[in-house]
Amino acid sequence: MRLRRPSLLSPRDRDALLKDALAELPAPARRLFLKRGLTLGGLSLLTGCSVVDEDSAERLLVHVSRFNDRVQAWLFDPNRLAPTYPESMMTRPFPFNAFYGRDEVPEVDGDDYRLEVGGLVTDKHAWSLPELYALPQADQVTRHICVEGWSAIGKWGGVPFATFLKRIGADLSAKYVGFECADDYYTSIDMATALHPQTLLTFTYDGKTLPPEYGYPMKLRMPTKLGYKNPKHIVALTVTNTYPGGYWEDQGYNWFGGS
Ligand SMILES: Nc1nc2c(c(=O)[nH]1)N[C@H]1C(S)=C(S)[C@@H](COP(=O)(O)O)O[C@H]1N2
Ligand SMILES: [Mo]
Repeated sequence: MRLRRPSLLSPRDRDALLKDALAELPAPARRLFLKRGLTLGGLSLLTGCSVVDEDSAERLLVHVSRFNDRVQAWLFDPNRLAPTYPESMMTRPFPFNAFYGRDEVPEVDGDDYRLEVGGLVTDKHAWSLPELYALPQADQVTRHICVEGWSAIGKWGGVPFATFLKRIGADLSAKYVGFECADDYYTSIDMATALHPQTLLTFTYDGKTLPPEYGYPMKLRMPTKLGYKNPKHIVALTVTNTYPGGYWEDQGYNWFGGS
């Protein structure tokens, strides 16, 4: 048996490899890597291939391109449904998370509350809670995944967001829906996700009015998106073609934030 000596990659080869790998990645992953800095170490982690020589470099590129197809299919299929669970699998108690502690959860007065609606919509009237509760409601048991390393299964109920957007005469060809929250949090989503059948504007948790810590009076629940894309305590939403960004997104988290 003849042992083949690896031809170690020169710094130039490594740069070329990173460039090729970057070109293979789908746009959201590419942006994330550009922001965070793409390294061979990072790519090795992602693909499970370590790069020592030209053969392994080749293998890594094949992996990245396969990863690309899988990621594209997963992220961009507007019909992809997130898994749902039996109620017996709900996580109790459900975790609380925000950019502050539990003692700073905003107090929203439900009687005075109005959801402001703006941007590319024909009906800009602000919605009271009873008006929102009178819309057709649905509920689902899904998994919420937080990038901080936990996930939990919960049951949220509310109006399918597509129904609400149609009700306010939203321009459904607009690019984004932006959200502002009572605690200065903000985020935004793509229209395909806004119209996804599992995207709900929720008012209940486990069959009861959404408790303050989970986002009273409403949380946009999207089981196809990571936790930070799911705004709690929403007070205003805007349909727009101007990129609205987000609280964590503006600090480097991936904007698409698919789960
Ligand atoms: N208004 C508001 N919404 C928010 C946040 C926040 O700090 N403020 N944190 C996000 C993050 S990172 C997560 S994981 C979930 C946590 O929701 P939970 O407290 O119901 O578990 O809310 C998201 N929505
Ligand atoms: Mo999160």
